[in-house]
Amino acid sequence: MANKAVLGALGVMVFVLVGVGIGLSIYYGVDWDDGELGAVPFRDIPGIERFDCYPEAGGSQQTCEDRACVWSETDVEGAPWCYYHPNGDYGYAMISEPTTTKLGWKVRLGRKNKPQRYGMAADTIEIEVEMQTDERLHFKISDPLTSRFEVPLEVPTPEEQAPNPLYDVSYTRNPFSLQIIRISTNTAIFNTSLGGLTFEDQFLQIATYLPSSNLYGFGEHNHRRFRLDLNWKTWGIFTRDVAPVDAWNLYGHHPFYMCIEDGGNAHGVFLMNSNAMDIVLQPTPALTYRTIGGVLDFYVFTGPTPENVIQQYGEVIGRPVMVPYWSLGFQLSRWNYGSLERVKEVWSSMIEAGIPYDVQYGDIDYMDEKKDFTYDQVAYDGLPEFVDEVHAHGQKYIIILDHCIKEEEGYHAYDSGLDPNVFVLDPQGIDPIVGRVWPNESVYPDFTNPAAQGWWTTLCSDFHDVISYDALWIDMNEPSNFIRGSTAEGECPDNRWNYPPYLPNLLMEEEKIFTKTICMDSQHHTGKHYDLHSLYGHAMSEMSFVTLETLFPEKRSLVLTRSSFAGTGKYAQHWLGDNQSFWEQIWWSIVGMFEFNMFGFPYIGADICGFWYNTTEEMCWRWMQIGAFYPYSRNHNGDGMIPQHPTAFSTEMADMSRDILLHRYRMLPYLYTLFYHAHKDSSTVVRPLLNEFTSDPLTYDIDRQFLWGPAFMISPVLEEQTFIVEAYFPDARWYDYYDGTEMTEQRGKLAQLEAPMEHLNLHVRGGYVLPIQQPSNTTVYSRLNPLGLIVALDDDHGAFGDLFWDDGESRDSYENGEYSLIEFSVSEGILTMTVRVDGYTDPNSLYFADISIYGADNYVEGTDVIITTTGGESPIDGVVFDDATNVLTLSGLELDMMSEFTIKWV
Ligand SMILES: *[C@@H]1O[C@H](CO)[C@@H](O)[C@H](O)[C@H]1NC(C)=O
Ligand SMILES: *[C@@H]1O[C@H](CO)[C@@H](O)[C@H](O)[C@H]1NC(C)=O
Ligand SMILES: *[C@@H]1O[C@H](CO)[C@@H](O)[C@H](O)[C@H]1NC(C)=O
Ligand SMILES: *[C@@H]1O[C@H](CO)[C@@H](O)[C@H](O)[C@H]1NC(C)=O
Ligand SMILES: CC(=O)N[C@H]1CO[C@H](CO)[C@@H](O)[C@@H]1O
Repeated sequence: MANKAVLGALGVMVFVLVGVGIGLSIYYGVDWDDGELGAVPFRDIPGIERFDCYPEAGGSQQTCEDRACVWSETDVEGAPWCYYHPNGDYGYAMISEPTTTKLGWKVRLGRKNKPQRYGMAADTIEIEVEMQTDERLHFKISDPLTSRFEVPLEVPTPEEQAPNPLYDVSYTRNPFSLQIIRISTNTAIFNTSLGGLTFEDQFLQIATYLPSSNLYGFGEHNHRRFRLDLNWKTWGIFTRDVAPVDAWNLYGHHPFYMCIEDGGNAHGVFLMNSNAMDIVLQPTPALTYRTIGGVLDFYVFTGPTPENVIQQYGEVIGRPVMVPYWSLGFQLSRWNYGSLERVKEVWSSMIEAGIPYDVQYGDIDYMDEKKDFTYDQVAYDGLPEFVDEVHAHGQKYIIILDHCIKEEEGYHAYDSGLDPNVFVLDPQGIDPIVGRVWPNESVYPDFTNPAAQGWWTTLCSDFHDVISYDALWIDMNEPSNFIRGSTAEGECPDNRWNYPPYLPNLLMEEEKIFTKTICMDSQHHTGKHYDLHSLYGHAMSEMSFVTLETLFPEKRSLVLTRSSFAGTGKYAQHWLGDNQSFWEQIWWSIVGMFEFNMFGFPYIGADICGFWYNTTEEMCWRWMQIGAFYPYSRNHNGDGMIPQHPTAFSTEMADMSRDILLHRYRMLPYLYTLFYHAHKDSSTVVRPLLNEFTSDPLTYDIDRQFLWGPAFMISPVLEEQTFIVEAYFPDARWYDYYDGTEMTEQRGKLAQLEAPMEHLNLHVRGGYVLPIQQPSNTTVYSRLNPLGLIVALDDDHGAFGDLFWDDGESRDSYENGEYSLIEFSVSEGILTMTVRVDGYTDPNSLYFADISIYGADNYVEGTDVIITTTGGESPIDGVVFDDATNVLTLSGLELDMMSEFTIKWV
């Protein structure tokens, strides 16, 4: 019988692998002691260190001990009473020596658990560890004897093992556990030694200690705060049609997190698994994954900066698709305008008020009986001509398409999908499964079936001949169903797919996993809905992207999808769903933008002024202010709600909307350049302060302000009747965007800023050059205007920036080199413009007309400012220096955008 001291020493002998030189003959492990747990004195584990062995209902001493777990009450709120004993008889142990593989090693593990949890446990599993790059480790735990569902995402695999990884891998043999260590700081960034590794057919579990409590990510949820609350929270992940109101699983499936370690290094972890799962967070700090299918396929990214982590994740899941320039304009939508007449009224009022406005939408009310590929010939009589008129004004029109196809003979979209059958089939694999959605009884296109591509493309293309839409908004693709399961079956057959033995913490009715969707045993071309459910929106996005490539071979378009999976950002964009017109949702939208930027969707925003419920003018006013700086800036409203477009309220509201949107349009060259960087290397567009000031822990919890890229800070008002904003200014030079005043007092502090109704606080960070352009009513017209620069100097009077420019819409302009990249750098009082790539010359002879230099305290008033071009040197006439603010303004310039120049003021 083991005593306490022996137990303490068990299973902690770690054998560190150096690279892969696996000298595995040297084994220091201690054999597992077979002492019966109930018979030995054990250390009672303090509440916060316990790992839950009985998450479902029905926990009792008996049911707990049946799992060979320990039952003991605790006062710690949220902590489990039934938990894994550190030396319990669980998990797996190595049953062979690791063997070397091309990128690492693999080893077989044998199951130790005596009691199975839900049955069908794999007695033998295999873990394969790959050192894929110096920053990326891949490990996969699978069943070597039985093939299982794996997410069909193509992931790059290098040819050779990483030469100098930032991480080291070690393990214990019995029970088997894995440790991933950041070499530079000796931090264990992943450590599964707390046990509980389970690999059953429908219950897979793995847990890890976390090196700190600064944890971000996982989705799609309404987390409310960016830094996750580790106080015993269980977040379910499984795509679901539901408004983002509470702590439940939403439209997307993103098992990715980032953690900032003590000392400021960041790492990230992606579990490539599409099955319904739980993410359990606890204050230890630690987290547990419990998924009900697939394999445990992990990617670990070692940064070391937050941006590096997101970029490394993007390398695995794919880079965000480049957006067309016009999509950066303001957009207007509502569900149920009632008639085309009403749309025209709203559209005209916007134009009359001179409010910048690039895109108008058609929500499902444009359709005839809510059927895709039709339009209401009565209420929307004249829609095709209206869309042409919209185009004539330099604007775009986007239509919505739902995933559901009405089951109706004679309806072309339905008939043409039957042979070959491109729909998701019933469990027998014979007839399409039928649910009920907007058009009533409907079938579900199987976007995993290659045969569906031609069908979908033909429908979209034929409909484009009727209404010349510019992009697609694809909705309801979780996929949603207004009834549970299917009409034919009266819900779903009783089997292990529809009634899995373990149910994660999902939003369900009567504990049914097929709540608001189709049966889990429905058949797709590539598998069961059980495994493919969360990939439905992803597959629909990919097919819609390919469709638009066929439709517009030369031009970029948009696929705006509600449901998404890891990597959907390669094809599509996302909005934050059917939010509500409540003040707190304005704050939460910042969190949502941060998270989706991590997930590879830099183009993101919430419905401005809220979707459900009636807004108030004040709420809508403040929401228009922050929304003017959502990358995806769309005011969209629910059916039956009071109008909330910018001209629906007072003249003051219209004026404010115009003014703030003109500032947005002025900043578009900077924003567009950020999208180029996002497309190239997955950097974020909307960025939390912590990504830029990671060495300052005060930034770790800031989610009421956000940055565009590294240099432009937005600090909105988020509450009613509030005229002061608290904003943190990390230690750097910051300037008021509007007049260049330096925020000297506020530097390094949490500052109180005046925020009267007409004012949105915007600041520019020293050290950056931001390209701008005179705004206009649409991007088509703003792109014709002169450019300018905001040069914001840092402590050393230096600055850097760039400008990406192309025609704004050619497909693959970056890949084809049909763009220009212009760099700006400042040092010693000299601004140097360099053309790095000159693959695109704008036909409109664009030039830089105005340059504002913020923080120019190195300028001596009266000194000539000299400009040097290929044509020679000359002093600038239009020089104004404000010695109160140290802003040096140069105007009346005509510096050709493609000709290098320098400007010297010292
Ligand atoms: C992993 O966690 C265990 C249990 O807390 C601890 O004893 C061990 O030192 C950790 N491993 C590393 C490499 O930090
Ligand atoms: C924008 O301005 C241009 C030029 O004045 C005009 O032709 C166009 O119709 C305007 N578009 C909108 C949407 O106001
Ligand atoms: C929907 O379809 C069902 C079955 O065909 C029918 O009974 C019902 O009346 C329909 N509902 C509507 C609103 O058309
Ligand atoms: C919104 O306002 C309209 C008009 O006053 C009213 O009919 C409707 O019931 C309101 N809706 C909600 C959800 O409050
Ligand atoms: C205003 C807003 O968008 N709030 C929330 C909407 O829902 C998403 C989740 O889809 C949240 O992340 C947002 O914060």
